[in-house]
Amino acid sequence: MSDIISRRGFITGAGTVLGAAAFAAPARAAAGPIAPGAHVSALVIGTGYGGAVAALRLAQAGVDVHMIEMGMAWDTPGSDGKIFCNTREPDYRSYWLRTRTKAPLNYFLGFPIDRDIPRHTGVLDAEEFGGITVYQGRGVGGGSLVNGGMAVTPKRENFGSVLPSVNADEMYNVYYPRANAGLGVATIDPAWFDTTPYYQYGRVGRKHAQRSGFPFVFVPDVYDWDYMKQEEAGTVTKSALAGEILYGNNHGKKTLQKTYLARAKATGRVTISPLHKVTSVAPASGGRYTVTIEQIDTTGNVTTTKTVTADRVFFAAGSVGTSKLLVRLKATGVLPSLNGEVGKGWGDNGNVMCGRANHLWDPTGSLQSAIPCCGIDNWAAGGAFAEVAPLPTGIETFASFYLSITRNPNRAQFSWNAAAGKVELNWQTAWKQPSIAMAKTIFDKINSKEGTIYRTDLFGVYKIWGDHLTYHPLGGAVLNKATDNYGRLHGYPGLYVIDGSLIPGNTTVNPFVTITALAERNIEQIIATDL
Ligand code: FAE
Repeated sequence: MSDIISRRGFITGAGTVLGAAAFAAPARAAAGPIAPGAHVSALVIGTGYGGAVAALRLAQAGVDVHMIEMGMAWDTPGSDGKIFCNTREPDYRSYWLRTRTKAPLNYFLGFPIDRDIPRHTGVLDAEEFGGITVYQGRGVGGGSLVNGGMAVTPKRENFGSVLPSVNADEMYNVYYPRANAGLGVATIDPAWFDTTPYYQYGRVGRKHAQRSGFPFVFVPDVYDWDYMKQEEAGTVTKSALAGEILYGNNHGKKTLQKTYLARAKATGRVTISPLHKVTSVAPASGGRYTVTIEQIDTTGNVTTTKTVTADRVFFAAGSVGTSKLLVRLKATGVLPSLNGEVGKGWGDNGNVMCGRANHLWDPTGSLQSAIPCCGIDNWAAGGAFAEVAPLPTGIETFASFYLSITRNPNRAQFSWNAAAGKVELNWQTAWKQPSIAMAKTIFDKINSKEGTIYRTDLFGVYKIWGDHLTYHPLGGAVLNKATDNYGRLHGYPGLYVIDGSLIPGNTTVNPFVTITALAERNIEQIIATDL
């Protein structure tokens, strides 16, 4: 048995931080994976941004927390001495339960680059729905393990479209600053950007943007910029400068493992069970919930099924994970009182990718930092914010590569397909057309000014647009619709949503700072009023 606080104690003792701490003092979170039959005060599903914020703040308020994570711990090196594999050499650690890689950029010079790999609980999931492949991080740290670390606060004037029911003053005065501090966000030293060969591709991106009259911006990141300078100097092991990114960074990136989760664990109140997947959350007696959890091995086989009880359950399985759970549990009668908004309002953050072919006198460099640091902001005029992205192949490609975030208006819905026994998403590939049109407001103009053309060899044989994927799934349990204005699920006291599924489909920029800030806002309210 772990983390034992009685439900009454949880509620009465937690009226103040001190009260909760005093009450919970004798019971400490036991090490090791969750035991069958355990009772936990707060169970958090998933260890990404929302889950990490919830765990830290609950623990600081004196509540014992157990986090359930379907991916691996990512704390043990392989036989090559590295925890994560390189983007250029994907191995068994790269993909979540696939026998062949599914690289977002799946062609090079018109040739497919995917390769066979052993089936393993790797770090990057390329989850396929009918019209879109949704990339997600798997493991302790969620998306922070695989993402580019771009840590962007939306412009104040755009916030009304991001989270219409949330007080913007509070977010910009309190919760965005809190999130940025907690995540360790910083911006590249502009003088170093101007001189290092590793950001030649960024400087080419800047030159082309500015010559066409577009605002060029530096974009903050959670990568340790001092570490990156030392990588260039050769005094530390290279990570970003050795092409590490998509399948994890072995050094330099401040993932959640190094920030929120490290602080959460240091409280002594937070336990994590990796390779454990929540499959059901059902009402139990006394206002508790019965949580069913499958323990899996590294080939994905279920080794044990456990049931535990929890006073409170925080859904932080990410936009797709949380939506899939809630839609299935509602449709199959386990949580029938969830409202009709569950599963709705899902968007792709308008993601679309493309490359441009530069002239031979305009190389982007064979040395490229895998961490992006700059972008082109044409949101107000054209509905697109384009990240100048690396193409760290190790050779000169003469390509400028971009991931655009666009104001795509389309929203999809998750629904339960009883015959197939799975949750489906009705997104259609054609729904990316508005994103392409918005991205073209930037790149058509740059191509015309520079006398250049689009690359056609990165996403297929003569295919310009990477319109088959998203890195930024958002929505499915939208704030103030599927939940109240703080993430409490309607119909079930003690059930909360606290991840990207709360955000209705678009953040105008890269999303994790907003997910973190919203989680900070919501958990503060929940601790103050519900505990
Ligand atoms: P997330 O971080 O996805 O965490 C959910 C966790 O729950 C995962 O660890 C799952 O394994 C786990 N889980 C799911 N289902 C279950 C279950 N049933 N039982 C137990 N565990 C479960 O959610 N965003 C930026 O802002 N800047 C970037 O530069 C950026 N680059 C990206 C690059 C890539 C390749 C990708 C894939 C994403 C990128 N993102 C970026 C998106 C960002 O990582 C994402 O929005 C957040 O990670 C979402 O945070 P959540 O807390 O919602």
